[in-house]
Amino acid sequence: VDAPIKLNGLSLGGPGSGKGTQCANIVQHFSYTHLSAGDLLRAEIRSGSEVGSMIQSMISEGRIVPSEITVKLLCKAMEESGNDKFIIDGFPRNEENRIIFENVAKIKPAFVLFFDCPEEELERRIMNRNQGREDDNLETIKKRFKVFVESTLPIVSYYESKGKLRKINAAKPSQEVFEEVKYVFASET
Ligand code: UP5
Ligand code: MG
Repeated sequence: VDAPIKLNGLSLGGPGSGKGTQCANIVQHFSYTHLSAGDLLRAEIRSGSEVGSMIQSMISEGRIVPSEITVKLLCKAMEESGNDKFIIDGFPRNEENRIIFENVAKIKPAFVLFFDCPEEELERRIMNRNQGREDDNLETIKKRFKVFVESTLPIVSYYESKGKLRKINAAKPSQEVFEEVKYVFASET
């Protein structure tokens, strides 16, 4: 088995839990590159590529895009970054994602941040965001949350069973959440 070459942390949590916000804070304080799987997929839609329209229809339904597409985008972004330390945001989202990530991209995370936040607060944050994301409407938010509970929470439990989970109370103000994040990073890096 290949030893992991790169130092990776994952950022997982429900839709609107603050993954992106906290990753932006992380890159200002630590020498990590932030890769958001969702941002990479949205960039692929904007590029007008062949797979873009398929990705778009899946995101607007809150469904998980096939692993090979997301893994390819992540690997390409890792290569292009020139860095060897990554915080990967919003991936893996299901068991298939995780297995392909570990077996094809040969990436095993060193630690997993889990941003824990109640559904009502997630809904409130997303409905206030107003950045024109196609999936930021009440109907799709419900679907995203359901997919999170059914497909992503089992992955969170998996990492917990491996002793890699760093659970963070994400229901607090952003700056307070970041204090917890910094505490985790101080012991991991
Ligand atoms: N905010 C943040 N922190 C706050 C705090 N502590 N207190 C109050 N407000 C706070 O934050 C959301 C909003 O809340 C912002 O307005 C922020 O200012 C505020 P953000 O940091 O954006 O949260 P985040 O967890 O990043 O929310 P996001 O909506 O990005 O999460 P999702 O997981 O839903 O979105 P993502 O982009 O990862 O995925 C979108 C879709 O892409 C998925 O549904 C899926 O269809 C597809 N996808 C895949 O198929 N595969 C993948 O691997 C990844 C995505
Ligand atoms: Mg995000």
